[in-house]
Amino acid sequence: MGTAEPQVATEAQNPDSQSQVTDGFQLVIDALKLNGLTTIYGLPGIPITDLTRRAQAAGLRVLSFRHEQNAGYAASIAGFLTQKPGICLTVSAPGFLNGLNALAHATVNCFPMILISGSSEREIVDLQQGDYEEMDQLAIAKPLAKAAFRVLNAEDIGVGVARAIRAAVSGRPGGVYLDLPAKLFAQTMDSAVAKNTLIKVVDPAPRQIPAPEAVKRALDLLRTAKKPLIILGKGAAYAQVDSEIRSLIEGTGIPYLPMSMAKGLLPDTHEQCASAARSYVLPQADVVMLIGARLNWLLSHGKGKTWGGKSHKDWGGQKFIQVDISPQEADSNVRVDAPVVGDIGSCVSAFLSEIKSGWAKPPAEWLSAINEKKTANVAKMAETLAKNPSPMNFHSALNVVRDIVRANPDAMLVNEGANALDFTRSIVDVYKPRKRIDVGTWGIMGIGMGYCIAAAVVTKQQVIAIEGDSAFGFSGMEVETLCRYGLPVCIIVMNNNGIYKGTDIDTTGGLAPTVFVKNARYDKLMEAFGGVGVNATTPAELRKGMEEAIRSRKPTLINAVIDEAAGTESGRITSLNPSAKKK
Ligand SMILES: Cc1ncc(C[n+]2csc(CCOP(=O)(O)OP(=O)(O)O)c2C)c(N)n1
Ligand SMILES: [Mg+2]
Repeated sequence: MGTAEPQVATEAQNPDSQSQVTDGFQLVIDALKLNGLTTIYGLPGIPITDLTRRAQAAGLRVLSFRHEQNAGYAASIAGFLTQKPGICLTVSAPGFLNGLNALAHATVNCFPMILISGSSEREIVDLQQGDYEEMDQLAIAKPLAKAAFRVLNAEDIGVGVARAIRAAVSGRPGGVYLDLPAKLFAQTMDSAVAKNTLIKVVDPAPRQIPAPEAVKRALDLLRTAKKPLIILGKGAAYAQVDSEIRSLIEGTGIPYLPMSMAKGLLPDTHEQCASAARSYVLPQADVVMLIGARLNWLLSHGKGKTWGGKSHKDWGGQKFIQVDISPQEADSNVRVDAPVVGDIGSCVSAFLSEIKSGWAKPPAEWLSAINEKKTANVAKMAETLAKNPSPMNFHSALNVVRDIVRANPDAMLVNEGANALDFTRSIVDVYKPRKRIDVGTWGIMGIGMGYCIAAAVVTKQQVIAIEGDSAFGFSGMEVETLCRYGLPVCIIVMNNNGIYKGTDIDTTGGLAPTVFVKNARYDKLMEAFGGVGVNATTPAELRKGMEEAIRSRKPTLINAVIDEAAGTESGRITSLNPSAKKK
């Protein structure tokens, strides 16, 4: 590169006092800023404490968390919501490992994120001489990240950040690790020379136009369908081509199912939404177009009884069209007859220009059969929701949440738990794109408070979090963070005294592994930090608490007392639980 040898800063060369000299700290900040990355989700300590201070002084928004995992989840969902990599900043070894879970989560969920961790001195780490927080972080991050880089010299910070950004957002997005050893930060460089090493990334996520023959093959197949179905995945939500997707759905008249984070791409109340007839449409459909949705466990791998197969490995006989940015996705589980590889926006636009010359709506029998199922299921659900048992159950509590979300369609909905997750997904309608964020591909517990913080900061909207009491515990300490930054987050802890339910008994006389302290008051946790705590034992109390939280925009935690016998083991996925089969 022909730049000066990096030097270590000394007192005499204090970068703050000599305007012509810059240092590694400043270059990291400049590189992020140059690329519009202005929010850092992190937790200070050696060697990045000054980086957090100086980033804040330089105008970046630095959100300081109580645990790196939560900062990491925040960064990951910020990436999903903004299409820019969310930045998580941690200290070395233990801080890095705490952030790593979120990095892996970002990669698995295809969220763009960069985990930046300080690390110890390379020479000592490589000779394993026992440095402070010694760990070969790059090697550990690699298998869990889409890409991983280390920067040793200040002159390479610009390239390192640029490569991290491109890797995170191009093609199928994912988590990227950027290793910054302690020594890097204090290295100084001539400011003018340093400035020239920075890179503003041009077109970080280039469009990928699908091949015309692939588009034609897909539409030819879709035209043959008697019972077509479209499945929208979170990739379709990520793409931010909401009106095009709506035009495709409405232009073809094909019924659709949204995966959980694609809910609201079109309002869940849309007449073509088949969610209320899911168990009917999956086995019945003959041609299924997947848009940004993978045939993983969440869709029963595209086979088995869910799809009308005789046993759990049998194909149901559907033909699949798969629209995905990754050419490797097709045939992952079952045969895909028409793969369409490209970015979702370009693919949907290509479909739209082909169908504008005319498209025959699906056969009326298919549509009316679905409608019949929907009507019956919706009526059955309405009956259940109208009940007012004491203590509350998931339905009577979520009936309130459903009303409040309907009245506040711009609010962000965060959701985790088992029963608390499954019931919310099916009961609470979502009306706008990217409003529902949840446990994602892994069904991971712990995303809750990190997601709430990022959602509030990124969207500035009210956030409503529906949390199982177990799920909440994974990130509960971040209520202090919520209070510190004064974020408009209303957490509802669906408190059924345990994991799945609170009624398990240990026959040997100990405590069952799934139960918690009875009648715990999670609302007091919020009060401890100056937020609003509410204990709600009835739907009316819950409603009042939620309405007040939304009106005041104060951090609020409502302890919703739910019948401890109300849940089922593992919620809807009991069948995946090996011990449950034995029972
Ligand atoms: C990181 C992580 N650890 C453990 C689990 C296993 N797990 C699935 S759901 C769940 C908690 C369910 O209890 P709760 O959040 O109270 O929801 P409920 O069913 O009681 O409404 C747990 C521990 C997981 N999914 N992720
Ligand atoms: Mg629970």
